[in-house]
Amino acid sequence: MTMFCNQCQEAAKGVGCTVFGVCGKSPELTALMDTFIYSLIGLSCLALEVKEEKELVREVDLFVTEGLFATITNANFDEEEFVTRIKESIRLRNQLKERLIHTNLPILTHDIVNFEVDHKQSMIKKALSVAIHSTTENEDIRSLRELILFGLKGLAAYTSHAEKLGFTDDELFNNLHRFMATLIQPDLDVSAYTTLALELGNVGVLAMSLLDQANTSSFRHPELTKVNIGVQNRPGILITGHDLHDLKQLLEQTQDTGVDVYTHSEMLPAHYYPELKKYPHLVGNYGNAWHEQTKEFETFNGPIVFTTNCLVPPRQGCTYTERVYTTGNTGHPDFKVIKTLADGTKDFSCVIEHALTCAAPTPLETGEIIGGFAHHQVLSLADSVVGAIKEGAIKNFVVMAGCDGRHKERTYYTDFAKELPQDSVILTAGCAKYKYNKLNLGDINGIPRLLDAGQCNDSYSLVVIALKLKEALGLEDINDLPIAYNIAWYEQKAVIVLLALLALGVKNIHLGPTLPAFLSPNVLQVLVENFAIGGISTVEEDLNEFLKA
Ligand code: SF4
Ligand code: SF3
Repeated sequence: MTMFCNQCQEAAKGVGCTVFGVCGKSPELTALMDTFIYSLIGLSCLALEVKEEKELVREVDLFVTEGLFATITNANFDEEEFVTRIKESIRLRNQLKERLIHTNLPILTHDIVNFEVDHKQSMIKKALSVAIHSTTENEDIRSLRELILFGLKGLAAYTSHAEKLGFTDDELFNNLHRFMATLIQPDLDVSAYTTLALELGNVGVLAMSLLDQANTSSFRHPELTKVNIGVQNRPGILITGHDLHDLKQLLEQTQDTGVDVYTHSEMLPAHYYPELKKYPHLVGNYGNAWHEQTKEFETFNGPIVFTTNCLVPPRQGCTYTERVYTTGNTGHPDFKVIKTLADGTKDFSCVIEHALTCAAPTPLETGEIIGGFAHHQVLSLADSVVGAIKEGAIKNFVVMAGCDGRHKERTYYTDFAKELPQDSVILTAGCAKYKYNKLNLGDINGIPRLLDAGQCNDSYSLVVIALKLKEALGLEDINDLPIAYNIAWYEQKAVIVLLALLALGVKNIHLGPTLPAFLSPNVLQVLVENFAIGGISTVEEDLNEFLKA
């Protein structure tokens, strides 16, 4: 069986995975995801029609949102989970069709809302005739549909996180369905899809701002924090992914149990939030970015909880498999699942019991890292920052947000951070930071040269900071700021962040370590002409270009 997937930066040969996913995704799983996405597009089409009649379909809003999130790179490797979700999608679809039975809509005769697949093999077979990649002949239309679909996956992730904290926005859900429905529209041409992709960026800004509101209302504004990277001598639970709501529940349930909680990878910024850092048993961050997990989970010794991507399938012979638990949209057939209860909460008692039977973590390193420079904290330092810019102590900022990855070529980002002149400040968010957050980059008049705003989910903070600086410096255009964008990408949340930046008019973004495989030469040309998007070359050449700009 062959497959095709090109959604992440690791797409084989810079084109797409065709035999087996570099990430570990099998052809069967890829096919199940393709059929699932097809069913979700159908659901979105029906949801839009039902909403036309001013009726609410919140269950479908959430099902599509969570479904897209589950197909993000490195979130879920459990084929049976997708079999179950495809069946549920068809059940919801039939319910919506019932509600539209009195109408005469053309969509009601389309295969996308009528196909039947009742067992795994038929679901896998169906993918052959429905996957966007194999059914869209024109390569530019295909490229733009993929750009929109992958952006929607990132949008869904942000929307889901906000919803978990009780923040929803009908406009967001309506847009999610609207953009999903465009993916099967035969009458849209390259120009219409290009406009749509940029419009999706505006929706991305909306989602990121809602998530910022959700996080800061629930956990207060991130603040300058030193995070311990060593270990204590009690048993620990390691929590990874991006879901702060899960972490909060785990912290509450582990109080006074004799178990410590450590963060891994993208959960590091949890330490910056007052309402999370107040728990004394949230003791530190263990390890590095997601791709180091196969090594670091071995030495952690205690249970590990995945709340979102990036999950690396366990290698043969690894010793930690029986210690891993997944929640939410993450999954792997070898890992245990923490279910969401009817009231939306999660019961981590089995993880806590498990932890109590384990040894304390083996130390990996000692020391501290500093972070918490989301917009509120940076703006409270605005006077010193603007002063440092005006007197020339800070010559420029480089946004180095995004994702980390396992390929050797990504040492470019470490080298770039090391080679930046002493009067440059790095603004970061996302797991990309692990390439340079343990270097001693020093400070400028007390302002650290590495300002970490948080997770990739907090990229919005960097936008707020840029807009406030523009105002403080009396500039007309965001591109007149002394800010360069050298962004590392890996999965689909970076795609919505990119579209959001383009929608805000940011130009001259460099994207690496390679450009997305799903951008056709013509689509890339449009991005180059309108936004001067580019790839990366050598550290030296890029530094020259960024610093003269
Ligand atoms: Fe390949 Fe990335 Fe798709 Fe995995 S998610 S199959 S690595 S393109
Ligand atoms: Fe990282 Fe997966 Fe994207 Fe959240 S954890 S930035 S790659």
